[in-house]
Amino acid sequence: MLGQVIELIEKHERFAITSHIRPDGDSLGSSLALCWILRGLKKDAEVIMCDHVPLAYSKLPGSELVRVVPDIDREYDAVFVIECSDVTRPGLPSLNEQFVVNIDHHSTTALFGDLNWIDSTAAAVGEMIYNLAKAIGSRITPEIASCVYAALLTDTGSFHFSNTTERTFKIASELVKHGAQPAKLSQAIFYSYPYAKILLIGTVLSTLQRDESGRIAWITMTRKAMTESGANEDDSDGVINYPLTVGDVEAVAFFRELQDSTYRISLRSKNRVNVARVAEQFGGGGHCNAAGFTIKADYDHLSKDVISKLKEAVQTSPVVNGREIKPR
Ligand SMILES: [Mn+2]
Repeated sequence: MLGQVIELIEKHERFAITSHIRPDGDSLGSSLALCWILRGLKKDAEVIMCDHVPLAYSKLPGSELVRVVPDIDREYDAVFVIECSDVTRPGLPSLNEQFVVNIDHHSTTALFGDLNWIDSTAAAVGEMIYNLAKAIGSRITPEIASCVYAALLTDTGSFHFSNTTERTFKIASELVKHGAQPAKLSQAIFYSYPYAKILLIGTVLSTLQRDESGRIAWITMTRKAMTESGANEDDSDGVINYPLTVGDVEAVAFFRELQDSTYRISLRSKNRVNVARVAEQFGGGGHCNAAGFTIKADYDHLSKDVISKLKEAVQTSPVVNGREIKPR
């Protein structure tokens, strides 16, 4: 599949790169890195998104070049779609009329592209983009290295998650050699929060509850909590990791109220507790330890339902005497 992607790039000139709504570190880092690679090859390339670049990623090289658009408004030979579960995820209605290259590391992704390059062994799409850069013979510039590093850093939870492997550190090491600055990137991503975010975290954490086993915890963010703290939805990103820092907690649900009884639910877990399977039961998807879905539902029913599915996931997870049965 990588071979076909390289052939497509070599034969064509005009490209766009896009990713899902509310882009994160992997979607932006990967999109920007691919844009730098294509421009380095003297191709006409740009990143288009339907949402703005969140503050945390505003210092990534090229982030100011991201064009925020409501739909595809130029002609391209192909559009690269980074880590999207389906063709509607970027929120660009006429994307399905384009030649689409679907690049993803989620095994749950639909094969919606004209070309589909899926590698579920990659810790982040950034790792795939880095492989592409090397395979196509790009010089790894500090811009490419920084963007790929940001993708790896965020998708591995700062190298905390189980997708962090020997290969991750090897790539990270190469990226630093090519000009990525770990402390500078971490400061931009994790130590540049707006004050309102911390106020919001306080309010959301005050909703913390856990089940009788103490292994499942959940938090909720209402619209009211968000507006009263002066925060926006991006500011609630990362809050879900706090309940997971409790030693006994193995799975966490974060209920975010959007509007009209619609909720975005994020799920996180430790070890082999598979929350992707839980998200799939509600029409979503993701990875073993990080997944999510959006649903229109009554909060009381929804939360009961999600928590009971999480209990099943925790009880059936393949852990014996605290040790995983089979490593990935
Ligand atoms: Mn990713």
